Amino acid sequence: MSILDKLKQRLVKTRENIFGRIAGILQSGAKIDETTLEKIEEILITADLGVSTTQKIVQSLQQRFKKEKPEKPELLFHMLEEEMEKLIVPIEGVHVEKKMDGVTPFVILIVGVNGTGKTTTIGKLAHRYTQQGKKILLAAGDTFRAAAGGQLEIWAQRSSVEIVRQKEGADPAALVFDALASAKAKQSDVVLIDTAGRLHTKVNLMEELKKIYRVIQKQIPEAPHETLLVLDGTTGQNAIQQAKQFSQAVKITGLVLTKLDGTAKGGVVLAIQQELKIPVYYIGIGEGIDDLEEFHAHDFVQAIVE
Ligand SMILES: Nc1nc2c(ncn2[C@@H]2O[C@H](COP(=O)(O)OP(=O)(O)O)[C@@H](O)[C@H]2O)c(=O)[nH]1
Ligand SMILES: [Mg+2]
Repeated sequence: MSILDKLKQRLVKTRENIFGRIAGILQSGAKIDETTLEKIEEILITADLGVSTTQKIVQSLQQRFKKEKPEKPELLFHMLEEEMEKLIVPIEGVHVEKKMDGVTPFVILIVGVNGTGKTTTIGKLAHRYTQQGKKILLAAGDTFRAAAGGQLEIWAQRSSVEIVRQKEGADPAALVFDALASAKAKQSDVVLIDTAGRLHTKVNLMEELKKIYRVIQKQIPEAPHETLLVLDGTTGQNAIQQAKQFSQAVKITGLVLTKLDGTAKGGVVLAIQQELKIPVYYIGIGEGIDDLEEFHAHDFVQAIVE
């Protein structure tokens, strides 16, 4: 199955919510006019594209309607696709995997609220990078929850990669320090650092992240090479709030949007990238080891509006 077909299949709820509903209003043979635009606006908002992103899209469509006078639904979908892409493509930048070449160990710090899918994403990334021939080391930096280290250990076994783990309650910064020393000694290509998403207070969590960040820099001055924030795609605008909070503690360089298979509001990817101006590198589209895809605006938009 091609990537696009898989995306279409996994994003089916969002696809039905956007493509399906717009196709529905056009099916009646109704003229494409201002009323169509109003309906599209409403559909995009319910698909969680957010008010400001939706407005930008609708305004561009309005201008194009005047000039191009689309009469066929295909033309309208094509315009919609183009306008969505125009908004998200400029933020894409260079993909994380292109930056890894020649940098060892390439250190990726993974942060996010509890339950968003950090550990699962690390498991999927370990698999992905292993298949690319890279040597991976996982650092089980979530020492707060008893089960967290064990969960990461299972993912490590699935891809036969190394893991540095300590008992519950251990100092995560010290663990990360050891993990990086080990990665240097063993010449690992990529280090993926898991972190806790919940501590006794939010202040504690942010302070701990800052400390981990400093320790990483102490071991490898130019690291972490990437700090990825994992956001649960089903939480909508809440995710934007989370991003703002984490950004105050550490510099977020990329996003991972998970659980897009379980929501009709996948348009949130566009809203988040737009609003935060941080590239989305990956999307999670299932719980399995292969259910992570690189995010590319063109494919994504095609999957939800074509
Ligand atoms: N359907 C679906 N479930 C996911 C995805 N990513 C993670 N999950 C599930 O979300 C739950 C929390 O994931 P976990 O990795 O433990 O989150 P963490 O607390 O951030 O480490 C688990 O049940 C995962 O299987 C995804 O892309 N799709
Ligand atoms: Mg976890």
